[in-house]
Order: sequence, then C-alpha cells, then structure tokens
Amino acid sequence: MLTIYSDTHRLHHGKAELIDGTLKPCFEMPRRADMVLGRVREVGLGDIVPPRDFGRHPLTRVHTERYVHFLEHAWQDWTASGRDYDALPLVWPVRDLRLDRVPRDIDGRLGFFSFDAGVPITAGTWQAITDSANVALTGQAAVTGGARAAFALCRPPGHHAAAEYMGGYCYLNNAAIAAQAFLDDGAGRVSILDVDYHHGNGTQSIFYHRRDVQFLSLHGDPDVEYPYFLGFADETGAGEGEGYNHNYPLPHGTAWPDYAAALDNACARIAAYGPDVLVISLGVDTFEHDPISQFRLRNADYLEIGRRIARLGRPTLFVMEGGYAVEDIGINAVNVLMGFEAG
Ligand code: OKP
Ligand code: ZN
Repeated sequence: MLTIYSDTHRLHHGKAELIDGTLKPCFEMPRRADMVLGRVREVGLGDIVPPRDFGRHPLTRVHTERYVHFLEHAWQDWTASGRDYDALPLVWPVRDLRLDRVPRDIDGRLGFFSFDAGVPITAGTWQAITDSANVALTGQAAVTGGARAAFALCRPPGHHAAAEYMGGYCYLNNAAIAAQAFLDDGAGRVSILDVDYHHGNGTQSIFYHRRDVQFLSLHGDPDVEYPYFLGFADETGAGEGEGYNHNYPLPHGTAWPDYAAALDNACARIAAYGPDVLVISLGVDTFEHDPISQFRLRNADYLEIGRRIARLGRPTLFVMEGGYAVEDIGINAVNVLMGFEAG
C-alpha cells in the first residue's frame, strides 16, 4: 500500500494544552507521525511519497472562505498584537451571543472560529495543516487513479474541524476534503467510516444534510466523553441527508467483542449504501493504553478492523486521525493497514 507523508507536520508543535485544569505538554505531538512512519518502513508496507500541492480550492469545497482566510493569517495577526507564545482561543459565542458578525480582533476571531481551546496556532501551523490536507488529497488522487488503497499519514488530524470551526487538535478536515474531492472527480457516493475514539463531529456536520456522503462513527459515548455536544445515536441526518448518518456511541471500557459488533453493523450499512469509494478516519486512540481515552482494544484487534474493512471490497483511502499512546501508535495504525492487505 502506498503511504503519503510530509515532514512539514513537524512545523506544527503546540507547547501546551489545557487539560484536567492544568497546562500539560500537547498530546498531539510530532513524534506521533514519526512513530507511524517508522512502522510503515519497518514492515515494508510499500512506497512512501510526498504530497502534491492542490492549492486552496479543495479546502474551500468543505470549509468557508472566511475560515480558511482566518487560519492562513491567524499567526501573523496574533504576533502583530504583541504575543509570541501559541495562539489559543479563550472565549466563545454560545447560545444568545452574536454569531452574525466576525470580530476584527484576533482573540475574538480565534473564539469565533473554534469550539474549544485544543487548537494552538503556531508559526508553522498553516503550512502543516495545508500539507496535511495535501497528504489526504494525494492519497485520494492515487485511489481515483486506480489504487486499491492508500494511506494518508496526516498530521495534524482533521475530523473535529467543521466547515467553519476548529477544535480538538483539528483545523482542516482532511477526510472531508478528500471525500469531497472523490465526488468532484466523478464518484457518485462516498462512505466515511470514522473509527477514532472520539466522535467525528466536524465530518458529521459537514455532510449532515447530504446523501452523497454516508457518515458512520464508532466512538466514546458523548454523554461521558469529548466532544460531548454531538455524536448521539439519534443524529441520523437531516433533509436530503436523513438516514445517511450513523453514530455508534459506546461506553467507557468497551473492548473488542462489543466494538466488533458495532463495527459489523456499520459495515452492513456501508454495504447496503454501496459507495464507490470508502474513506476511513483512522484513529487508534481506542487502544487499551491510550492516555486520554477509555476503550480497551489490543494490538491484534487492529488487524481485525483492517480485515473487516477489506471485506467491503471498495477502493479505500485511510486518513490518519488520533492515537496518543505514542509507543504503540505505529503498531496499531499499521496493523489496520496490514489486516486490510491480508483481508
Ligand atoms: C482528537 B482526536 C480528554 C480531553 C480531550 C480533546 C481530544 C481531541 C482528540 N479528557 N481533549 O479525535 O483524536
Ligand atoms: Zn480521537
């Protein structure tokens, strides 16, 4: 399987995140991608190629122009206002606060275009997030060109980012950008299966009213888990998209048997939908030793996830999302890919 990887992810390196009421070093760190790339090499998964530059157009197919403009200029605006530490949002327009105007000041803009504080913007963030999207798009082009599968080793991740807000370590929604590119290149139907531990709220939001993209997500129950405000089973799509969104909230402590049952149900729905192509939001923070998550999958379970995905028999683009047990992230992510190739 072809892997697409860019070293520029390294330019995005937030210093700290606010967690458990204190500032700690960011869990979403460059070493995550290094470990996955190291494992891809170690097992000889296949060629590793750099991304091509697809420019701004595919980004604005799923994100708003003003949001992309905000991301592009945020670091410059932040430093122009006299700060040189990571830019972080700290105030949000909830409930009856004004959403009909975008603040001029960078602190106001950071809050307007985000839903949490888990999104540090640093000097190299724009370059890293656009390259991460280009990694996904280069994988998409390979699959459109006839490859059975490709692995987009994206960093930063993307699935929490919606059309016009960032959050949860995510800025540009790489999986959504790739899914839209498949459609723009002629696919009629795309399924996105999100196996990251956290609900893919951004991806759901982007496609919620559409039937040309089916979205399915297995994740920690948002009643007790981040992102808390989306990802429940009764969110089934709206308007034209009614019936094309499927959430599988699972309790803390979920291990393989219950996870596999939900995955089988999701796979049956994908088979019934009959997509031309499949996009996998590949998070491996479902691992038993993940430091911020509460599922109990083991190393070997990831091989089985890959085998089940392969049985769907669709051209498949894997897009890297979360996973914070850094010593095991490469083993687990690449196990999914090896399971797929064997299956
Ligand atoms: C990004 B991805 C944990 C706090 C969670 C944000 C997590 C973002 C995960 N108690 N903070 O879905 O892996
Ligand atoms: Zn996650």
